[in-house]
Amino acid sequence: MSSGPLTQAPLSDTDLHALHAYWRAANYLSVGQIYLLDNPLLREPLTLEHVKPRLLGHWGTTPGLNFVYAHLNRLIRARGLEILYVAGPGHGGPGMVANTYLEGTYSELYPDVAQSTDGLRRLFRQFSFPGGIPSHVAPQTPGSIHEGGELGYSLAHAFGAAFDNPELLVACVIGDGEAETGPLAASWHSNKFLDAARDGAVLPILHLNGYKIANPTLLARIPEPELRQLLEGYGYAPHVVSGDDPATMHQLMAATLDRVADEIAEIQRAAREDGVIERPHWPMIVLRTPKGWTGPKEVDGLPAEGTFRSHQVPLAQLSSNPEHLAQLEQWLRSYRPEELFDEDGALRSELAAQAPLGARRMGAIPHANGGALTRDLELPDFRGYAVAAAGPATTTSEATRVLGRWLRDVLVLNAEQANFRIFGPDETASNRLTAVFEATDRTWEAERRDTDDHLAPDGRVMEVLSEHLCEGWLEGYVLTGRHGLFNCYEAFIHIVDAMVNQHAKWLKVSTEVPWRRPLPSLNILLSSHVWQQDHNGFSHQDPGFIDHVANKRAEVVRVYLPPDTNCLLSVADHCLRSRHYINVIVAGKAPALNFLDMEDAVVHCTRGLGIWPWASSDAAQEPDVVMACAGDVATVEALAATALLRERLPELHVRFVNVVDLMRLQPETEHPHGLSDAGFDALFPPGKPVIFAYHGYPMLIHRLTYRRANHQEIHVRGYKEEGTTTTPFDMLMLNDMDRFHLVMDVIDRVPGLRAAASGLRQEMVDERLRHRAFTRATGDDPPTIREWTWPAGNA
Ligand SMILES: Cc1ncc(C[n+]2csc(CCOP(=O)(O)OP(=O)(O)O)c2C)c(N)n1
Ligand SMILES: [Mg+2]
Repeated sequence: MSSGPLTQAPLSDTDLHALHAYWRAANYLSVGQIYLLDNPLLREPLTLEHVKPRLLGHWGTTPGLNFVYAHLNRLIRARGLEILYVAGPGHGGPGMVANTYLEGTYSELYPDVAQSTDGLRRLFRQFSFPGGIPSHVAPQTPGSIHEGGELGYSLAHAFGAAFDNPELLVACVIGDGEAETGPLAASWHSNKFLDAARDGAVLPILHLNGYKIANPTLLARIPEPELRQLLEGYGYAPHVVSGDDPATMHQLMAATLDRVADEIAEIQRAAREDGVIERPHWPMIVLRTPKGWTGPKEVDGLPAEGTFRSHQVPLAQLSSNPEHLAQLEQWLRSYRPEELFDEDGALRSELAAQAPLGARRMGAIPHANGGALTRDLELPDFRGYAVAAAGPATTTSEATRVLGRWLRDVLVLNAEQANFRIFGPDETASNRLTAVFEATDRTWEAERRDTDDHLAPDGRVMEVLSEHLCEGWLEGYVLTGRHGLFNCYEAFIHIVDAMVNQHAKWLKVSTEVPWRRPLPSLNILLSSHVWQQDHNGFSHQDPGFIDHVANKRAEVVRVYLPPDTNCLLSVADHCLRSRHYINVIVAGKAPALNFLDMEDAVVHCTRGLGIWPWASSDAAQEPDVVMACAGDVATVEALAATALLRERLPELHVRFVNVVDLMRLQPETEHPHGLSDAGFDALFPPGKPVIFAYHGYPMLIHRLTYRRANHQEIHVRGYKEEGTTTTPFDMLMLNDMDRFHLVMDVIDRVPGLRAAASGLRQEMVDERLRHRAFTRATGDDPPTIREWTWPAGNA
């Protein structure tokens, strides 16, 4: 690595002066946004009428974010770099808005916020104001892929953005408070998954302003050598930029960024030209500045600058305390706005020249509007991977294993355009997607041994035992316009509930921002699900992620429960083509019955739900009872119960309905996939009992259908938090979702059957006891269960 001694003062006096003035301008605009309604250039004395009635925003982090922005501008101009800025402390929204305004991108996207006195007034007024813009670096903010509202995900997003973007440098400011979170702590390890030859670079900038909301931060209060060792231990080469004197700090930051850029360029040159494959020690910056730098030093006799007290609004009692108003005016005037903006309120031209041009401006970088860069995936025809399902429910296949073959070919077909990756916490093989390793490897930049299985620096399967990292990388990858799939054990996807929330919020809001283009969907495949935990037990049994996702805005979430392999192929193809959704697919990996041939599967999945005529007594007739199901295992049980009913109660008309697309159950007013009431009533006729075997927690089906005419008659079986390490059928019995219990449910619910079929009901009770005893005696389910197929005569 060629890193000579730091040039102590790379900035000429003129450059230093201009850089400092640019920073002052950004700081001025940031304070202005937090406080001012009017008098944007302080051309008259400040009065209470000029100030917002509610003071909302975060000053403390902002001068540091502005400092970094101004210096990155210089670096971009000097070297023609393409830099994406990720602001971990996204509560510093005013800073990112200020900078994109100064560089011109803001006014291009929002012409009413022009480079004029009137534009400045609007810029200030709209911030954290009803009908205006949010306080964070939200989707409305140009150049942002990261809101930073919920802290912890900045570095994972940054790496996700850098993968497969060899020319991109992602500068990621990490709050020192944010660095205390679990996801951020794991994110440092992303450097073991970044290929210097193939991927772009990430420059972490740990913003050590020393404080959070009310506390100091850990990393600011350990001795610097210990901090260095920590970061070196994560594999980085840290450079410290520390101080509070602006002139000294400008020189130091400029010199450090020059050096860091040299180091990154050399790492990339060595990897790309010399084929060096040793894991590089990427540079990073530790930026130690006072929190609320350049803000009020003291407020009400207590120190503000350089303490947690400057986190939000350091002067908050403007209306009741004239001293605060005077201090605010003094603070604003300390940036000397008259030197920064001309008569008309535009940034002076010598300062405007500090910003990069065109798409090199960080607010205009195309990667931050990933949808505009998205190329469709080339998808192999999934029909070619179909399993033969002749005679429904008689042959078996492993759904995810077959899907793996299709995904393998997705990887092959898109190898050149390098825009598809698979993410997972060490479970790609366990989830039986193993065929993908015929096309690629697992990404791995750390040591490799001969005994390892499919590890390579340029693999496209990203496995790390951190669901946070898998989710964060994938989010960064799709936010910058590429495609991916996250495969995860069903129970442990809950670890990223909160991250998925935030992504859903981003998707929802960005649909309302006219210049943002739809993104590739975030695809989550849940396998090794609640009903298939042979090796594990209760800890691995939790189907509740679906409930969580169902709370999100209907426009952005889709949940699919393909009953068999061919349906999974059809659903997966649909998801990888879709845009701007969070698609959740739940599919088993164990050998399971095939119900539909491919032609039927495509129709069924496109419809989203429907009657299976071959399983129903007589599809043309009005049913006495509807046997409904959603989920692969639930479908087998419902089908086995239906077979029993048809054999034992041949007069009973059973209609069999399978649901693939869970959101179809909602009314059309609630979800774009919702079924009309007429459509719903046609499947589930009012007054006719519905016994619904559902993969997850029963309450969700009630939630989704409560507005339906027939809701009173919908009786749901599902997982009711009974679990342990036991046989698959015992799991079903523990939760009353086994075929025998479903038959009992039908007898209990269909008028007249209780008396007429009491003998059969007792048999069902006895069957449960017998099967329970069998598992206890042998340790397995009886072959009649394990090898059950649909009785030939029925089809
Ligand atoms: C996960 C999460 N927990 C708590 C909060 C509430 N919160 C907002 S800002 C903040 C302090 C952040 O400190 P730091 O990361 O150091 O940022 P800075 O000092 O630059 O403002 C906290 C705790 C949050 N936004 N996200
Ligand atoms: Mg901090």
